[in-house]
Amino acid sequence: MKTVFSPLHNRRDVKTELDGGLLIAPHEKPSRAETILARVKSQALGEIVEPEEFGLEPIKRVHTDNYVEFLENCWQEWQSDGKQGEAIPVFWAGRGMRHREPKDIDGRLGYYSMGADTSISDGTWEAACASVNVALTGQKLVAGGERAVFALCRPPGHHAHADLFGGYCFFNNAAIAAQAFRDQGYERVAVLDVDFHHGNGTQSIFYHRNDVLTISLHGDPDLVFPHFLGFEDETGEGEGEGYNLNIVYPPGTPFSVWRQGLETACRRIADFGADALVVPLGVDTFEDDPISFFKLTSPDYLTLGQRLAQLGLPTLFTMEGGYDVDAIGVNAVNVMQGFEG
Ligand code: Q9C
Ligand code: ZN
Repeated sequence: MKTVFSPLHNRRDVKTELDGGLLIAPHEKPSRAETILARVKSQALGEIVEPEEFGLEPIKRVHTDNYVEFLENCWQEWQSDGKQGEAIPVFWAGRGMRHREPKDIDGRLGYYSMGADTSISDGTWEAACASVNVALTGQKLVAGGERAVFALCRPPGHHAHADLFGGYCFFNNAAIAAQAFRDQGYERVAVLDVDFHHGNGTQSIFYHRNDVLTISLHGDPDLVFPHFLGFEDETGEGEGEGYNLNIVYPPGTPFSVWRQGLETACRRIADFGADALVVPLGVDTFEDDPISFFKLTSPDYLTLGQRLAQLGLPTLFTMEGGYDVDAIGVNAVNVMQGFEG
């Protein structure tokens, strides 16, 4: 299996994540991607390809023009304003307030975000764009006949809405790739999100549509991020009714239970008649992940890959979460090796 990788991911290297009232060293750090790349090489998974440049047009099929412009200029504006640290949103439009984009950078940071866990600094824009190019290069390879491709995206994307960043995500790489499949004539695209966290951005982007089926297996949002979306009664709206599926699990969930949800998801995808599959892949479902509460083991990722392969679909994997860096390479590449059989 080919892997798409950009060294530009390193341009995202923020120093802060607001967590528990402290500015900690971020969980979402450059060594994550480098460790996965090293495992791809040591296992000789396949060719490693640098991304092509796709520009902003495919991004704007999913994200709003104003949001893209905000991300491009945010760091510059923050610095021009004389701020000393990294850009972190701290104000939001609460209930009864107006959802209206203000001029001030503190106001705009809140307007375009869902959390304060995701700092912005120099290079975030470049890395986020490179991550989209990685996903779109993978999509192009799959559309060109590759059975499956591993888009080693960083930063991740599945929490990003059309006009919101947060949860370590800026552009929704998986949604942009799914839309690219649609724009190239694939009639029905399935997105199966197996990251520990709900794929809130992807759900939101396709919530009113029946041409992209979105499914997510994740930790109960009553207990974990993203807190305000991802419940099982969210099934889609309007034309999209019945085209979103959330499967929620409690703390301590082992693979023997999680795989039942995977089975439900795979059957739904087969019924849907998908002609392409995008898999936002997080390995933060791992038993030793520092911020999550599922109990998957490293061999379980081989089984996951095997089951996905049985769908028989052209498949694009986009890398999402996974924060136990010691295990992230083995776990992510196990999915690919299980897929290849
Ligand atoms: N104390 C992804 O996996 N912050 N994002 C959690 C934990 C939100 C995870 C803070 C987690 C976002 C792509
Ligand atoms: Zn996650």
